Amino acid sequence: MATEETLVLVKPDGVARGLTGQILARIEAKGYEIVDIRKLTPGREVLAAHYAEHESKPFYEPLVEFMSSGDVVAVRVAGHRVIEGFRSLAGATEPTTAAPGTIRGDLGRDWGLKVQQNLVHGSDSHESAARELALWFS
Ligand code: IDP
Ligand code: MG
Repeated sequence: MATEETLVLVKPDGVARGLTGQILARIEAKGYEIVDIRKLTPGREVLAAHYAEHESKPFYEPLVEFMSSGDVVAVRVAGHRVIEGFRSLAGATEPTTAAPGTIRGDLGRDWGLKVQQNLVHGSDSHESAARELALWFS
């Protein structure tokens, strides 16, 4: 059986705060497999493709600015139902109200900026995962 895969990004706030190891440890402790990993500062082009669905949103420019502000760690993660499972580990978008026990709930906070700095990205569907993995690991 083909194993499901998802794209996880440790965002620039997570890398800068030295939380990459803790985030990867949570993924491994859950039982998922880290298949591939790379650290890079993404350019506008990859971010525009990655966040195309948000282009018209008020936080789009701050989001692209934030995501290109430093290194991110892109991770290919595998496991049965990992797409849904990592979204659950990550927690809700807003770190203030993300449930304790989640990455965003335990490690994130609101810094009063135009974009929520919430430590991680995780693909939200099979279609997004396929598209995003091709984008970040081509
Ligand atoms: P997700 O990362 O939980 O899937 P999305 O709605 O896909 O959330 O938004 C992408 C990213 O844009 C979020 O992770 C967050 O960094 C930022 N963002 C989303 N909604 C807002 C908002 O209402 N204000 C500020 N930033 C936001
Ligand atoms: Mg999303």
